[in-house]
Amino acid sequence: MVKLVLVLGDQLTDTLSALRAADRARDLVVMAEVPDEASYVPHHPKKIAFFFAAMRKFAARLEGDGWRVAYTRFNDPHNTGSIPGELMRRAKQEGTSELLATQPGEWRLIEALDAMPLKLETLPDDRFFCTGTRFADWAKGRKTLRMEHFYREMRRESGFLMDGDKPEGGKWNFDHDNRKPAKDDLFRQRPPHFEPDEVSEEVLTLVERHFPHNFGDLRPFWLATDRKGARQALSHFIRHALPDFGTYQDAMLQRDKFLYHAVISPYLNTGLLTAREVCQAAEDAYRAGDVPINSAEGFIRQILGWREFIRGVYFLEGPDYPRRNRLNHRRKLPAMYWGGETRMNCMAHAVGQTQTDAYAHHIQRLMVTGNFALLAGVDPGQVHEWYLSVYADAVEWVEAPNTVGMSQFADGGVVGSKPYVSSGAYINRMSDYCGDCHYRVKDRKGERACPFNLLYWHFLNRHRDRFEGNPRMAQMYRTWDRMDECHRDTVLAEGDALLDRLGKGGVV
Ligand code: FAD
Ligand code: DLZ
Ligand code: SF4
Repeated sequence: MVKLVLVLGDQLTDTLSALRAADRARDLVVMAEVPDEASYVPHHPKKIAFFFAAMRKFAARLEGDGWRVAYTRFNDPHNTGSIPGELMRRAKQEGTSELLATQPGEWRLIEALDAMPLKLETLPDDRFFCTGTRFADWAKGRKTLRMEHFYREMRRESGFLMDGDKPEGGKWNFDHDNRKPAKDDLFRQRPPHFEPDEVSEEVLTLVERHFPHNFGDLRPFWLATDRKGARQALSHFIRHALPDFGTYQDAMLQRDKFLYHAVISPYLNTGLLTAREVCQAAEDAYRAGDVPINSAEGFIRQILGWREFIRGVYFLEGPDYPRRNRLNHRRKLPAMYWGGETRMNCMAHAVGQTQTDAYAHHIQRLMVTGNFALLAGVDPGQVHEWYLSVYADAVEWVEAPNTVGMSQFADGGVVGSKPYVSSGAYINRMSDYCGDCHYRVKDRKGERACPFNLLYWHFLNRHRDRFEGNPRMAQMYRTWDRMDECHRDTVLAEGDALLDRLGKGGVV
């Protein structure tokens, strides 16, 4: 019997397990642009266009390789609107009830496929280094899950940056060398921009017509939408940015959105690039003497360590994970996240480039937009929905543990051992934002005090019961307790007033 072979928008890899298991001469690949996927959160228009264009080109490539592909376009009058709907329609057309799928990267779709009246065979997604079972074995019996321990096992198992059974360069982690602020440099290379071709242009017109009100600029559209472009972006990064990636990983600059970052997460997460080839390219550059160890290790750790760890957590913790709210935060996400007015220069820049490019790098996501939402006590569900919407690389398995876990501590400490909170001092050290800000980063109270300074202590004070006993936070509480009581009262009262203003929709 013919089998339907489902290929989702983030499964655009020709070695996908479902394709490997299928019979090219007999089976039918099903791909579909559907309103359910395109609007379950208000995705950034660039993200929708990126997924649709990449899907169309991947389908054409499969057809060129001899596959039969049933591809549903978004505005096809027969489009049923959902992945299960399209599968049932194709099953009826083909007179089949058999479905082959690689495990979707989201619980929502796993559950939807399980509920279908088709004979479903789900295969593991072996584009990742670590399977769900392997992660569960590693996690079993551990009181806490720490990325660093997991990462070392992944290094040993994969053989990346190993010198026999020892880590290359004598250390597992070179993060200590990776904390430098960056300076403006007109000659720093930017990631390559890809002119939309005919296929992409058609998709851009479609997105313009159907998603006119979604937050974010569709044009100029510069992402690669096929494997060739994604490979070019990777080579460009390895050659021009990787050598300095480690040293300036945490830096932020007003006039440079990308610095030395790879800007390859959309390509990795859709499957246009594989994690293995990306790590291999970084290791090769190191072995050739083109890249120092702190950068090669720092970069490989992001992929082999963080990316795999995050995925393991998502599937280990179960479908309720994105809805967790251990700190019981209830505030509505402020309008500034959707482009509303703000006097905070760091927020304006992080949100501004999110709006124009559907991209912000890790430290902007974690220590600016994430830090502010956490300090202000925003509902983590709303924060999760925002991150899932606005970035071209956002798919739930990677977005949710980063947001709900790492950034908002709403999982109570599964991903991180303490909340990532900081006052303005951190942002001032790592960026050039503060010099041009309405607020004064050195002011700890008063009209112009940096909101991060006020809310940092407000957060620690209101969550004292939970965090005081955390050895990694004890020093912060000692510092707070040593402050003059009158000063503390003022800081808390001004923090209250700021939150009140935020709650009433006022500009902060
Ligand atoms: P680089 O800084 O150049 O890093 C190289 C690669 O390492 C990335 O492409 C990515 O694949 C991987 N990587 C780095 N950090 C992480 C991490 N913490 N988790 C998983 N992979 C990582 N990443 C996503 O891919 N999708 C998301 O939806 C997403 N949401 C995030 C939400 C929050 C609140 C935070 C704090 C982080 C999030 N990240 C997400 C992780 C990280 O910010 C992005 O992977 C990174 O910014 C992508 O840009 P880049 O390719 O230039 O990365
Ligand atoms: C992100 C996205 C969008 C915008 N649209 C589609 C789509 O129309 N069809 C599809 O198969 N996939 C799409 N995707 C990616 C899916 O949402 C992704 O495959 C699931 O979230 C599982 O990770
Ligand atoms: Fe951000 Fe505060 Fe610096 Fe302004 S002063 S840019 S609000 S950290």
